[in-house]
Amino acid sequence: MKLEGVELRRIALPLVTPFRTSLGTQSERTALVLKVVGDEGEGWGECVAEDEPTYSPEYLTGAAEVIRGFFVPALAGLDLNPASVGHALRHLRGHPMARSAVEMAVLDCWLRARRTSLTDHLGGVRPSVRVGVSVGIMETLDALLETVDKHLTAGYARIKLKIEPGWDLEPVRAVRETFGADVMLTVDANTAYSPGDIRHLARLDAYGLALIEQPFEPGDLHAHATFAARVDTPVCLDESITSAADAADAIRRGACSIINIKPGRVGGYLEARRIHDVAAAHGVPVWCGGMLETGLGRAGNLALAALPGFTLPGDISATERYYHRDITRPFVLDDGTMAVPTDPGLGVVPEEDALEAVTTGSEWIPAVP
Ligand code: OSB
Ligand code: MG
Repeated sequence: MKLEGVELRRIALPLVTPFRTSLGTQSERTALVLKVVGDEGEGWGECVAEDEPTYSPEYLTGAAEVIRGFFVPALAGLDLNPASVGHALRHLRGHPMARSAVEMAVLDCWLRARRTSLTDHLGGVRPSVRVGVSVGIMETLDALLETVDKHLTAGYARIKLKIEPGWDLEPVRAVRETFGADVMLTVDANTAYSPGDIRHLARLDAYGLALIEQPFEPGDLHAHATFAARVDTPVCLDESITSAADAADAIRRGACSIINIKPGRVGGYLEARRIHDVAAAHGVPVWCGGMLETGLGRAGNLALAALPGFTLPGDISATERYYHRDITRPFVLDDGTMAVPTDPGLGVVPEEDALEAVTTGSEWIPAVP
């Protein structure tokens, strides 16, 4: 497949409720939506970088810049397929979210032309996947309990609570006491703690959590390993893992016993699969994280989460948990699971009027080297 160009849009989707983490509060999801146009058809991708470089060093305007200035030119004139797209971008360092968006759109286009679904291409083995919901930091415990109650009633298979210093033991205890021992419960600190907090965080062992996600700085594997040696609760890494090599290193150093895999964070679905394979070889369970994706990323993440090593419920919630109107058809929860799309490529496309309504800027990038 030869690339003709990329339509790059910036979108802003209002969230149903503001989402607060230790990194800040979001009330709308801005993202980039890419449409690659090639001689074999079209394909769609999404860039999950946020407005500001808080979760990771990437930010949306920078991602647009690197796609326009480097990634699209690097693909011009080549015969693109799943192997060659990664190879063509290999000499360019970093920018995994921008890279992932480009790879995703090329993969979608290539797979559509071959009438193959992304999940079949990646090696998915399940028609549906168990999913959970990520619950933000709230003003009050009452508001938190009400929100968790709503999600459990809806049938979610796991509840993840965002924590930070001052919002950790109490909310976890309240949720555990109110909803009982059978609820699969996890916490995510988004790097809000320092090694001096290890003794405090170890008190979370009292609440039977399925995992504690990313308490410390991304680069501090030593702190995570020290913590992991000290607590019974499994330690899971998110921000620290940006490649399969990182995953192997973190596992070898005892810094985690579970990995959250986000395609955007690791540079695409193909690297995500490599992390899955490395983790599986070490007997480390993985689950699919989320970045408040639109329906495009949600479709791709469901395809990925169907791989055999994804044994824990993912942060892939129903559309209504995020958006009143998404750019694709809505995804719905069915008895704690979501169906993996089976149509070619991602299996979904943006609905033109919905995409138009949320577009805040658009450009055409011709594929010239
Ligand atoms: O750390 O998992 C995270 C959202 C934005 C940035 C980081 C994270 C998250 C979430 C939301 O937890 C997961 C979702 O998409 O539902
Ligand atoms: Mg996380």
